Order: sequence, then C-alpha cells, then structure tokens
Amino acid sequence: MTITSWAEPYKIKMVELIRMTSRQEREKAIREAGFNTFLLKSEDVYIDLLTDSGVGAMSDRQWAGMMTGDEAYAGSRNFYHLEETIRSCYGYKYTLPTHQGRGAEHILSKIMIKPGDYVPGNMYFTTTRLHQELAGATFVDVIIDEAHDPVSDHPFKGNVDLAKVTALIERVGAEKIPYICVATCVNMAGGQPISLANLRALRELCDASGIKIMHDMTRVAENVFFIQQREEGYRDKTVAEITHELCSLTDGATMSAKKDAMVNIGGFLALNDEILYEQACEQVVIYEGLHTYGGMAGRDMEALAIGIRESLCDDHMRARIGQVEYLGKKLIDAGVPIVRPIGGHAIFLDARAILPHLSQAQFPAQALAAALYVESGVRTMERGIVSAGRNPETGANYGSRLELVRMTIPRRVYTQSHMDVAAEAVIDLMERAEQIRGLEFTYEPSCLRFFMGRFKTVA
Ligand code: P61
Repeated sequence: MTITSWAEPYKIKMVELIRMTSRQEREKAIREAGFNTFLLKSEDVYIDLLTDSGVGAMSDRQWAGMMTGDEAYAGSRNFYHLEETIRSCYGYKYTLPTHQGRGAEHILSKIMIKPGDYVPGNMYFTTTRLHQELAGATFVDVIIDEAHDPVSDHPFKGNVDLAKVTALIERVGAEKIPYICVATCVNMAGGQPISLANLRALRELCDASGIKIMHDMTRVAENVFFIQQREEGYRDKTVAEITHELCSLTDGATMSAKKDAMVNIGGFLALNDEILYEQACEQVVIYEGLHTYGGMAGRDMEALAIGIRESLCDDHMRARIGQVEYLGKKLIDAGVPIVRPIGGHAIFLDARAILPHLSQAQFPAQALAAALYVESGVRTMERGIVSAGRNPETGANYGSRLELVRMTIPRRVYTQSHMDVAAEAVIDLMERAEQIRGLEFTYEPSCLRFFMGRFKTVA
C-alpha cells in the first residue's frame, strides 16, 4: 500500500491550553491595542498566527538538550556542538551566536558596510534593511518583478533579477557594493523560494565583480523543500543535501534561529572568511557577548544545534509545508485572494483585493488584520505599507505594491482543525469586508513603526 496523504512526524506529549474570548472582549482589546495586533496581549488571542518566530514547539530531544546546557562564560561545550552542526549541515566555517537574527544583521552591517555603499537584496526585510541603513548604506531591491505581483504563479518568485544587479553595478560601481543579501524563502514576498539555478548564475556574476553573497538563511529549509519539489534534477536529493549545496554558493549567513530551527530565541552570524570573522568577533564582544556564546545561553545553543538537524529532515519539511498548503488551498477554494503560489511559512491575504473600497493610505492590511482578530480571535500581521516604513533621508513612505495580511503558521504547534477555524474566520469575514473601515496613525514610531504604532478608525 502506498499512502499519499501526509501526517506530522511526531505525536503530542504536552499541550498548552488556549482560550476563546467573546467578541466584546476582543473589541475592547483591539481598541486598547491601537488596532495593532503586535500590541495585543497573547492571553487575548485564540489562534496566534502573528508569526512563526520563536513560537515553534521544541521536540523532546531539544528539551533534553536544554538540560545539558554548559553555562560556562567561555568555551561552553554547547557552542562547539553548535559550531560543528553549522559546519556540517550548512558548510560555514565560523559561527558567532547572537541573541537573534537582527543581532547578526547588526554585526554584519557594521563590519561590511561603509557610508555611501549600496546593498542589493531580493526584497527588503524590515530589520535587515534598517541595519543596512543605520550603517550608511542604501538598500536596492533586485528581486524579479513577479515577486511584487500577488497573482503571478512563478515557481521561484524569490529569484534575483540579474539585469537589475548588473545595472546597479554599472550605475554605482562594484566597489560600492560590499555584498548582496540573498534571502531564502523570501519573507516579504510571501515565503517565496529562490532557485539554485538563479543562485548559481548570481554567484558567477558576483565572482566576476568581486561582490560577496550574504545569505539570510532564516528559512533555508523551506526554500530547499521547494527546490526539491520544483527544480529539475533535485527530486532524488534530500533536503539536507540540497541545503549544503545551496549554502556553498554563498560567503556567509545571518540566521534568525527562531524560525526553521525551532528555538524560542537565538540566531547566528556564519562566515567563511577568517579576516571578516575576526572583525565580527570584535563587534560581537561589544554588542552581544563573548564569541563562544554571543547572545545565547548554553542550553539554548544546544537546543539550536538539535533543532537545525530536525529542520533538515524530509518528513518534517513535508508536514510543515503540507500544513501551510492545507490552509492555503482551503482559502483558494473559497475564492479568497491570496499570494500565489502558496508560500513556505504563511498564507498572505491580498488586502487590496479584499478591501477595494480602501485606498492604501487607509492601511487596508492593518485594518483587515484588526478586523479578523475581532471577528475570530485569530491574530495575524500587517505586511504592507505600514511595514514598509519611511525612507530615512526623504521621510517619504516607501511604496509597497504588496498590501498583505500574513497568517503565519508556527512549526509543530497547531493542528489541522486550527487551520479549519482560521480558514472559516477569513471566509466568513470576506462576506462583510465592505464594512471594514480604514485606519490612520495616532502614534507613528520613527523606525520599525509596525511594531508599536497605534491607529484609530478613519471617521
Ligand atoms: C517574522 F514583523 N522575522 O517573520 P529576528 N530575516 C528574516 C526574518 O524573517 C526575520 C529576521 C531576519 C520575523 C520576526 C519579526 O518586521 C518584523 O530573530 C527573513 O526577529 O531578529 C524575522 O530576525 C530578523 C517580525 C521581525 C516582524 C521583524 O515574524
């Protein structure tokens, strides 16, 4: 017998109770949160699809690993285990643990960027671009155009447009481009993968111009799963094998370990170049901690080392992506406009299409996320013009063609029934979408405004 349906490659040993609230309670909660789902108390949330970051369920092995934490200030054995794991799974020579992904981005930006530089990337990520800007660089989007189109079903919407990179090199000169930041499974594009063929071609271009490739590997395993499923020649290779090949095309990486690797906190900067590593060590001891723990406890480094290996198991990835697809297909079948193809870590609702009566200046995705919470207790996140923020030099809003609400699926946390409820909530809300009102800021922070900004409904 060949079984074609998939099931989670684990069983549940412990559960965390959650609570449904009343509509009245949720209306009060969202008002108190300034219509920002980041400002809700988690106790007031029923199904939490805000993020997949730091909210995964660790395995029994990871928890057992926590008990073997060596909390020595220097030279913790868990650091050496982590370093060895990163070397063998990803191939990067040197590892510096950081408190989370943005800690690694901060160090990388500080050691590689000079004021006046340009850093191209396959779409911006909020914290990544901010650290580049704080170091004096200008970010340049070089992702293919299809990535900005929610209905394009290009299989590798994370691909870099090599013509855009070449044009940038011609415009500013390669010496002003310290590196290109290549994200795997591009978050802001909808969890969309880059192909190995594209990365290989980029490698050639960068080698010819002396530009390094720095890999935002936060969701590398998910990207690799799509390569295995979609790219010619990879069907018979394992996720672990393809991951190694992919990383070998890059010079170093930043990682938020809170996603793929299923730990609640942590990240790292990984490098191949010894001189860069030495420079990074000098910064790590200033901003994070000694180089053998950076921003992490010994026990957390142990859980991370174990989580990395678990993240690269084929059956884990099949169930992971299978669950996201399950939710996505339900929404597509019901006619809900979502970003296509279905991405790796989340379903992205197209708020422009759902709320055509709102202009982008009325923050349709922010309004939709707030309304979905009130309707159902399901928490999601705005990923549109609020997230895009403002250009620090001109103060103008960064434009964003994509105006999305992200329903992010934590790893190994929710069941298919939770997905059913989340889908039903969206489908139900679609029927009353025209009643959803736009929003305006009552408080706008100067950077990363989506985290703590507050809003009120437009009169
Ligand atoms: C998330 F609303 N992501 O997706 P840190 N690179 C990439 C990430 O996805 C990422 C980081 C670097 C989060 C958390 C978060 O605008 C936001 O460990 C591709 O969070 O520092 C994080 O890693 C940074 C949510 C971050 C946001 C920024 O939910």
